[in-house]
Amino acid sequence: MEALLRERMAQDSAADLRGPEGSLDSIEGNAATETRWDAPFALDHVEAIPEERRALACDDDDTAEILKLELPVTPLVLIVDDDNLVLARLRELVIAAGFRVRTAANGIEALDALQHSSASIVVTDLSMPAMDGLDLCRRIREQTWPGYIYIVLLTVRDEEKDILAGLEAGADDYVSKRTPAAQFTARLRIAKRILALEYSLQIALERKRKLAMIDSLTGMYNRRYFLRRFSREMKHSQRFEGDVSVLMLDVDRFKRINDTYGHGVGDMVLRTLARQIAKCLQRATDWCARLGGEEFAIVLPGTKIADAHICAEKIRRAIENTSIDTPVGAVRITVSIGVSGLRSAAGRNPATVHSLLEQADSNLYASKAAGRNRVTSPKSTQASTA
Ligand code: GH3
Ligand code: MG
Ligand code: MG
Repeated sequence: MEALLRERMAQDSAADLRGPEGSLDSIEGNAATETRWDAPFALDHVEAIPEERRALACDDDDTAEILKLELPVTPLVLIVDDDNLVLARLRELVIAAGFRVRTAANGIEALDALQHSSASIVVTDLSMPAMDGLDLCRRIREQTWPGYIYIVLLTVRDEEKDILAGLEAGADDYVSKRTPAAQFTARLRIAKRILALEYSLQIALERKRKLAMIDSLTGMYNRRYFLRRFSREMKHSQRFEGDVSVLMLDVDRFKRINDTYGHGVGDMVLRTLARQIAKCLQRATDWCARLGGEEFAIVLPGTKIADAHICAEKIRRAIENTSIDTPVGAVRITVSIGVSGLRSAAGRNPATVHSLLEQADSNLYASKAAGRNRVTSPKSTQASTA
């Protein structure tokens, strides 16, 4: 097989993939040499995209623009071939075409290189010892990667049945080693275009995912996110017999703010309130959400009800003491809070999300009924006030 390739290479002096005679002299080692992991297509790397693109990804009416995003980094091409001469020639070609390169001598080395690098294009030979190109394609497709891996099979075996087997195994393209170099690099540019489109779709999806969990007025998590995460939080606490407390907070007589100063000022007050609540949360694990209207929920994982009560009091007092600047002057508000929680002792408190929220809500109602601007906890017979 390799002998055949060399023979063909010797016959042809045109600038095809085998290169002009003599160009294969500088042989490079086969060992996978690159160790960088920059996974440019992973969803978690959205924050790493350049500022101007991040702005695009957050704007509301920009789907068409997002779909034209370019890749944030030059793609890394992993060339897999058991022939050092071919590797060296391809390395030259691929670098000259403007890509970064890494090499591997067979499928096993290639899979290892993929685990430790961000290669997004794989150019692989078909016949190799240890693991051949078809197996490599299948193994790549079986696994989940941070982004799509575009595979080009590059071989002297270019009969119809070989091409079909390659595409069936998961290759995106099939190029004969007899193909002129210019056509090969043009195909790499196609790979880059497809990867850019996939990257753009990832960004668009990430944007939609964020919009679906965020309340647009306050920037806090919304009710939908609250229910999903709180349910997870509760299951975790029940499994590990830990505490989790929840505070239900409602602005007192908020309708009056709207009626007196207008809806715009009401919105401003809600935004300031959201910031104020967030500021009062000390632990990194504490979080809050706007459930709707002027009602918020605060979740305190690993916090006993007595401590949650103290936290609620702190929030209540902070809000009572805040003067909110608005175009119509300073506005003051108070809030009422209901507390509930899952106790750590196993079996003592078989609560569900629904029952915890109901209890927090009924304690909130108790705070309202007792005169507002106060906190009510399950065990406390008396609501606490300023
Ligand atoms: P209570 O102390 O019993 O909670 O009285 P309240 O006036 O706060 O309660 P009520 O439920 O009667 O009124 C809530 C008001 O909140 C009515 C509604 O217009 C207002 N509201 C709900 N969502 C928004 C919003 O996004 N922006 C503004 N400005 N007002 C909102
Ligand atoms: Mg209210
Ligand atoms: Mg309300």
